[in-house]
Amino acid sequence: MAQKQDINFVKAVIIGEANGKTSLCDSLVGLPYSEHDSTIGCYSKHYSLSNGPYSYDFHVWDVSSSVLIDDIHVGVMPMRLRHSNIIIISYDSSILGIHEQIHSALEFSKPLVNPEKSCFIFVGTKLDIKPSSVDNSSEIAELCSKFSAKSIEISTKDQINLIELRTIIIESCATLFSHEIHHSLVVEDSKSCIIL
Ligand SMILES: Nc1nc2c(ncn2[C@@H]2O[C@H](COP(=O)(O)OP(=O)(O)OP(=O)(O)O)[C@@H](O)[C@H]2O)c(=O)[nH]1
Ligand SMILES: [Mg+2]
Repeated sequence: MAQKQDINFVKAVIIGEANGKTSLCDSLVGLPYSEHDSTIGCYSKHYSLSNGPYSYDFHVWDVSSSVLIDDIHVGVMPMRLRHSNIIIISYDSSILGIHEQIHSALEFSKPLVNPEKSCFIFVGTKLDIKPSSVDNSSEIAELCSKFSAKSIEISTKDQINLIELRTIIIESCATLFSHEIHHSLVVEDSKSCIIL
């Protein structure tokens, strides 16, 4: 039987326009959906999770969308992304067109990411209000193929696909750390702090 392993530290960074990053970060750490003021700087929220014998210590960095437009924040972007394992790029799934929405986030992160140590996940938010006429699937598939990335559309408001997102994150971690997947994912603890 597998023995309990050391805790694996995971840094996940959420970047993108103002389209639901804080709500996404809250849902990952087990907090309920609520309205937020626009994020200033960066918050790191933390949760621990067990995957069978493996323990992961997740530090999810919720980065203000101003990093994509404000010179001061652009300057700290390398620090935000440094040593990240998972880069989540959020986009609004209810709007047609992906490239324009995530262009800046990709431009900033691409040169700073080592594909052997980290991976991209594209997360479409606000699935609950996505009109049936909006279909971004071919654009997303193209980006996933180009960046060896995974993608999912979610709603934090209506709790759609949140378990699936957590599973994608765990699968990505397991690949990075060469762990097998167990199907008893348990969130054990959560807390937060502010990073300026
Ligand atoms: N309908 C719907 N609206 C959502 C959802 N998630 C977020 N929103 C809306 O999007 C707004 C912005 O959400 P935030 O989580 O604050 O977005 P953010 O990306 O953190 O924004 P910044 O901090 O300004 O970068 C919220 O006030 C909600 O109105 C969702 O799942 N469904
Ligand atoms: Mg925010």
